[in-house]
This record gives sequence, structure tokens and C-alpha cells, in this order.
Amino acid sequence: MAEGGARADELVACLAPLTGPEIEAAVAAARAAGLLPPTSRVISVSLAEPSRAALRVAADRPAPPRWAEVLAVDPVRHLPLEVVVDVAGAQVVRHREIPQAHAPVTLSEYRDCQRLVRADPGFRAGLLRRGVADPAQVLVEPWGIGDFEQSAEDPRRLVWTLSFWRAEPLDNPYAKPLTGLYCLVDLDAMAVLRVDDLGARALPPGRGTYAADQLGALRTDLRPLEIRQPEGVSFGLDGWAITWQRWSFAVGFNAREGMVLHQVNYRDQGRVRPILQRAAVSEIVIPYADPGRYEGWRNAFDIGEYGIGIMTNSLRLGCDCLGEIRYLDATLADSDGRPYRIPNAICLHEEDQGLLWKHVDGELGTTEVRRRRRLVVSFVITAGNYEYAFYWSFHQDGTIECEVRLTGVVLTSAWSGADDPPHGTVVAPGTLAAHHQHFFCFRLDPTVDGPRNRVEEVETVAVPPGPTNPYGNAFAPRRRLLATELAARRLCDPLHGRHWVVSNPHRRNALGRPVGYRLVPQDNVVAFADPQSSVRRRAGFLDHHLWVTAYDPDQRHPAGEFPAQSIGGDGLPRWARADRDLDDAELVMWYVVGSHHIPRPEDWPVMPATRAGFRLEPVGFFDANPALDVAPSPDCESRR
Ligand code: ABN
Ligand code: CU
Repeated sequence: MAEGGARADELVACLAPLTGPEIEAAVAAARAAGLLPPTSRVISVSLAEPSRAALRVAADRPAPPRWAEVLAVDPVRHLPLEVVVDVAGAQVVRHREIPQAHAPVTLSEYRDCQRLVRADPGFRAGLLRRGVADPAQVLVEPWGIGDFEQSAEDPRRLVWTLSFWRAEPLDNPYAKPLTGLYCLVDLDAMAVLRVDDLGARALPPGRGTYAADQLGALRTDLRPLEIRQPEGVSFGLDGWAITWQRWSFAVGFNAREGMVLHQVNYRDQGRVRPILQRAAVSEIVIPYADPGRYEGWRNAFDIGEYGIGIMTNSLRLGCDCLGEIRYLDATLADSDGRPYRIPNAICLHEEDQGLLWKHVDGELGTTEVRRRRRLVVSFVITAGNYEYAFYWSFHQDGTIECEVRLTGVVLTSAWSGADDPPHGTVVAPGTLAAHHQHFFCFRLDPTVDGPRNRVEEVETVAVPPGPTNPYGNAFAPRRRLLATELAARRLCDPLHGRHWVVSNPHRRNALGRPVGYRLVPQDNVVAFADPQSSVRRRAGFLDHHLWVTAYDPDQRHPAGEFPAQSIGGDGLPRWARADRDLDDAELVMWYVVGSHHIPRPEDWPVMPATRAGFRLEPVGFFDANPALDVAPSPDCESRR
């Protein structure tokens, strides 16, 4: 760092999420400048993150100023508004109105829409036809309408609603789906446009009970399992900056993506080596397979249409997280632009994860064995019926692991047809859970030992038998440079061990090879909806599991900035058409992982968590096993 440059801790601080006073100052400045009309509703107030270039020049200049991005919707003019404010100076830096875009649902709109629908006479008549007298017992879920029902020129913000009945106040509402009763709501005018009653179906008889205090006898044969760290945790937490073993990184949080990781570095023999500039889940989409009227519209974009930061849970010690835990609180803005806190939004803890490495030398009679410990940073969201828990883990061998656990309650319809319906599973009497898929698009900004990287695809092929392979046993990895954006749109191929290596052509390890990290897929699946279907057009990123793009600070979200009601084509498919050069460039990798869900009775009434994810593993980044110097655990000194 040059004289006068920002210190590392100042660079981390400039990526920290906005504080409550900063949110207040930004909204006040936007209002004072007349850029937030009184009728406007605030969607989010988030840190306007400095670009990679701004962070780079800060190495020899003061840290970039903190800017807030105030995103609001003007429901009268049907426009999203964006105001960027220099927080310290209370100055508007830039602002824009975004025509032809539909803003996501705000927190207040979500609740107001529920109230509105419950009070609607047409909806109430539909409830009565289903034997439901009290609308207060009805759960109403506003769902993004996509490009159904509306022309592209129609600027109104529409949602449609699904509803479910709590027959008793503490019941699981998804046990009584009010199938066939749908409302179309104009969020801007906050008015019910239409109630469609396609005919009542008999409600399932069950209650879908899962709460401990309603289930009766619970198991009593588990003895306590305690996780204790009597000398405290081994990680350091300084504001939003985290250090553990050789790792350092900063945590961020925003209303749209939830938790974000910044500046993931590894200290290697005194040298701080960058690996990722940024990592976050950047879109979630759930295409459902039921072709029925309205059922065929279900395909939530939980990030772009709502925001998963605002869906983030407050975690509880001993419940969500076990052991010696540290939490970070999140601060977001409500629809009036006032800050509010989500206590314990992010959980940090260490975990013993079994073996790290071991060898027994039979002749010498020696055993060397090391336990694997990892640092886990996590947050959990509730998106209507589902929970998604996101875990980012840092390992002692240089691995970064990202795991999503999917749990919660499957989305249901009332069903009186065949026992073996083609598009779903009967999970309980009269209760149909449609087949569906959950896709997560992760955005990873690699900086493997420096800002300029390249990505190669590696897969293993059999060598044809012949003079160079006389025993027919040979096989070899094949590497192929993904040189441009169109060439870098790839699918997984687990049968050939396909993975992608991001490397730095300017830095070599002790063996003379470029240093790299590989993105290793785990279970994955293709999207089955037709390529011309609404959801596939709007979530064009589903066409491939891997995309690599040239870094552009304005290309942030894989289905576009405003996927709500989009007609499709924006985001990754559009950017990749530029076919920019990716060799030795500032890159962004986008990994799309699908969790395929053909529901089973065991998923009812609440799903045991399933997993989806990927790993980033060093490949020639180090000269040898970087976890060699992990000490044996106290009970396990080397044995001779
Ligand atoms: N999964 C769609 C959704 C998101 C948030 C709230 C309700 C429903
Ligand atoms: Cu599912």
C-alpha cells in the first residue's frame, strides 16, 4: 500500500452495510432533494458498493466515500426511482427514474395486499363457498405475476394471490389450500382488480401439524450433546471483518441478496492472497410443473421480486445454531425509509467436521491424524412456505464451500383426482404437492492472486487404446480455455468430472503451474420448463449452469435489475451476447445450481432439509497440502 492509501481495515469498513443513522441520512437527503414523492414507497436502502476499480485505486488514495442507494417506487407514476446519496455529505450523487421496469414488492405492500384481499367482498364470497367464514384465518400470499395477464407496455405492478386456511388458529395453513380462488391485485393502486373463482375443491382433511406443542409424545431417548469451546472461539470479529486461521473476509448484507461476502483472502506464509472479491446468491427461481390455470404461473423469483434480505430470520442460539456462536445484526429500511433491525441475522461459528487428513504407517507403527475444523457463516430466510439456509464454510485446506439447505413446507393444492397425478405427488390425503425445482444463481467475483483471471473447463476423457495406451487403462483430464462469454456458457457433466478452474496466468506455484481455484459442482439438474415458457425466458440464466462474464459494476443481477413482470431476455443472456474476451480479464462467474423436487410423503408436513451447493477448491494455488501445519488435537499427539 502506498503512502496515504486506505488501510485494509478502512477498505473493509467501506464495504460494511449501512447503519441505521446512515439509512436515515440517505433517505432524508433524497427527500430534501424532492426525489422521493410523499406517496413513494421505499423498497430498500443499501450500500452502493464501490466498484472494483474504486477499491483498487483506494490502495493509494483514501477509502472511497460511503454511498447509499435508495430504491423506491412511485405508485402514481408506476416507476422505480433510484437515488444515490453520499452519506457523509448528505448530497445526492445521482438519481434516475427507471421507465418500463416494475419494482419488487415492498414490505408494506406485502402486508397491505394481504389485508386488502381479506377484506374484498368477492374474495370473501369465494371463502364462504369453501366453508371459510373468518377471513382473518386465511393466509394470503402475493405472488409475482411474471408476464402473464399483462402487455409489456402496462406499467402497473400486479401480483396474484394464493390462499390457505388455518382452520384452527395454530394450524399449518398449507394443509388447507384454497385452490381455485385467486385474486389479481394492482399494488400501485392497492386495489383488487379481479377475483377468479375456478370452483371450490374439497379441502384436505388433515391439519399438517408439526409444532412440538401440538404433536403429543416426542422422543425422549436423546441424551445431551454439548459443543463447548472453553477457551472461546478461534475467530476474530471486528465490526464486519472476520479472521479465522489463515482466512480473512468481510461480511455485508442488503435487502435484496441478504448476506454478501467481500474480499475473501488467504494469508499464506505472510502474504495476503486474494481469492474472491465478492460472493453472494443473486437470484432464486422456483419453476413449478403443474400446468393448471394459475398453478402454471407459479415461479417465484424470491430475490428479484421480493428480496431475501427482508425475509431473513432472527436466529436463536441452541436452535438454529449450536455451540459458541457470534451473531451479526442486519439493519434494513422499512417502506417509509426508516431503519429497522433484524437481530441475529448472521451466524458465525466453528464446527468440527470429521477427518481432515490421516495416514497410518504400518511398518513404523505411526499414525498422523488431523481433525477438520471449519468456520461457517450463515443466514436463513423464510420465503412464504419455504426456508432456505445459506452456509458459507471456510476450511483449513483452502476449500470454500457453499451449501443451501432447503426446508419448510411444500406448496400444496387441494386434490381429489388420481392417486398418481402426473405433475405432483399426493403427500397427504387430498393434498397435492406439485413437482418443482429450486434454482439458485450464485455470483462469484474471482480475484485469484490478483484482479485478472481466466477460466478453463476441465473434464476427463478416456485415451483410445493404441501404442500410447497399450493396456487401455489411460485416461486424462482435458483443459479448454473459455475464452469469450458465449463459449463460457456451460452445463455440468458429472460423468466426466467436469469442473471449471479459475486461474491467474501471471502467478505460478513452486511447480511452475498457474495458481488456481476450481469450482466443483455437486448435484445439479437442468431446468425442464420449455425454453419458450415464461419462466425460462424471464430466468434466461437457467439455460446454463456456468456463465462467465467480463466484470461490469452495472451488471449485478442475472435476471436483470428488475425481473418482476419482465418479459425476459435481460441479465446474463443479454450481457453474454456481447461475447467479451475473458482471457486474463476481470471476471464474474455465475454458477446456477438446481435442486430437483419431486415431493414425497416424507416431505409432509414439514420437509427434512435437503442440500444443494458447490465447492471452491485450491488447485495449484498452494505448493502442497496447506493444512499440513494443522496441529494434532490434544488427545491425539503423534503415536509411535
Ligand atoms: N416463494 C414465493 C413467495 C415469496 C415470499 C412470500 C410468499 C411467497
Ligand atoms: Cu421444493
